[in-house]
Amino acid sequence: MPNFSDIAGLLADQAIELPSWAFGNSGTRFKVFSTAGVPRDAYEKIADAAKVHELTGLAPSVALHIPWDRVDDFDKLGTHAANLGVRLGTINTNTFQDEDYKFGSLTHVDEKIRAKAIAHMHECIDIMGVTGSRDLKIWLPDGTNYPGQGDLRGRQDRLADSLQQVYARLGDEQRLVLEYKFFEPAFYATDVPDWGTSYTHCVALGERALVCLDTGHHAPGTNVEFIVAQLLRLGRLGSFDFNSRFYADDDLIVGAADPFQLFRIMFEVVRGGGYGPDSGVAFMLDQCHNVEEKIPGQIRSVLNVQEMTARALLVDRDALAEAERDGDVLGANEVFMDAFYTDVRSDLADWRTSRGLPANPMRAFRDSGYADHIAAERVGGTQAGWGA
Ligand code: LRH
Ligand code: MN
Ligand code: MN
Repeated sequence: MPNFSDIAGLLADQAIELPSWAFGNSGTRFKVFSTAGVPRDAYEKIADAAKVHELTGLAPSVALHIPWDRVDDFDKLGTHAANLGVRLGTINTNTFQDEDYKFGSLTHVDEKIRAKAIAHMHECIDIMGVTGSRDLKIWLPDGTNYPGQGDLRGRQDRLADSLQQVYARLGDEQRLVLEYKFFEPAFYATDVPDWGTSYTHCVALGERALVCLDTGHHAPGTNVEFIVAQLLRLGRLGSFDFNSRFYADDDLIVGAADPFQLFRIMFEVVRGGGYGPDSGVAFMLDQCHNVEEKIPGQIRSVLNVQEMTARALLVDRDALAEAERDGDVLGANEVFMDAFYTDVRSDLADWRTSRGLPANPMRAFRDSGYADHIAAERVGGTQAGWGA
């Protein structure tokens, strides 16, 4: 098996984008809990995200959600981010909190509402022009709850046409990433339920349309790393929304529920050429911290991704290939598991120290006094929630 020192250099390539909404108050459909010091606007969300990057060196960009993070001057927001050592990343569209979209957005039968949804996405692309963002992320709430409620095929036709209109607005360096989800908020038929549907639309659109894989958006038991391998093979894996799930779209800390799954995913990423600055694959978190502290929740998340990436990089690929060729089932499995069971935590602490980062970012955050500082400072105004 390679040594940690053999892979240490590769870890510098890791960049995990943080979601602005992870720093706001969130909850379930039963209750949204509030936490002291929660940001009141996009500027404060970016300050919190920058703290995560400062302590880990792993999170150089922040994803925005529109309209939650709409500000008067996106150029000023970008400068604010740069001053804090981060940049603005993916722009997420939102067609799931407006009365008009009760029966769909890009698939809507009413042309006026469909045009409104397309106009929203065009506005997001215009914002990307100002923020210098590469990716427009589309996740749709569209779908039906009852058989017969909508014409499944007609909805696909309208979706294809709407996406075409959105795609046409992209600049040469910009990309569209289409996220799928098998259920919720629609329960009978979701219009982009799986990677195959997303892939089909992306291929029809063109090269700069790619699939976004949210790890929480699959049926229990789905082999997610197979999807990763397949999309990389097809050249259409655009981005990840990382999180953990026990039951549904739980949005828990990535690597918390099933670190082995995260390891398997990262192994397929590495093996399939999806790791590294030129891979074209964007790594993002899509999480909410309902009961735990938010900034430490994000720190723990990026550390979990780094830990499983390091272990995935440690797999002895030559020995694995040989065992696979020889039909040595248990030998191959052992090579794989050897890397998974390797504890890299103290090596990663040394790696951080060597880069001028705190050996233990969780403790460094606790000791920094930042949580008390924001709790005292951010009084007044409305604290941001999972939403505006
Ligand atoms: C939908 C989703 C999508 C949204 C985010 C807030 O479940 O994963 O990515 O934009 O949650
Ligand atoms: Mn998501
Ligand atoms: Mn989700």
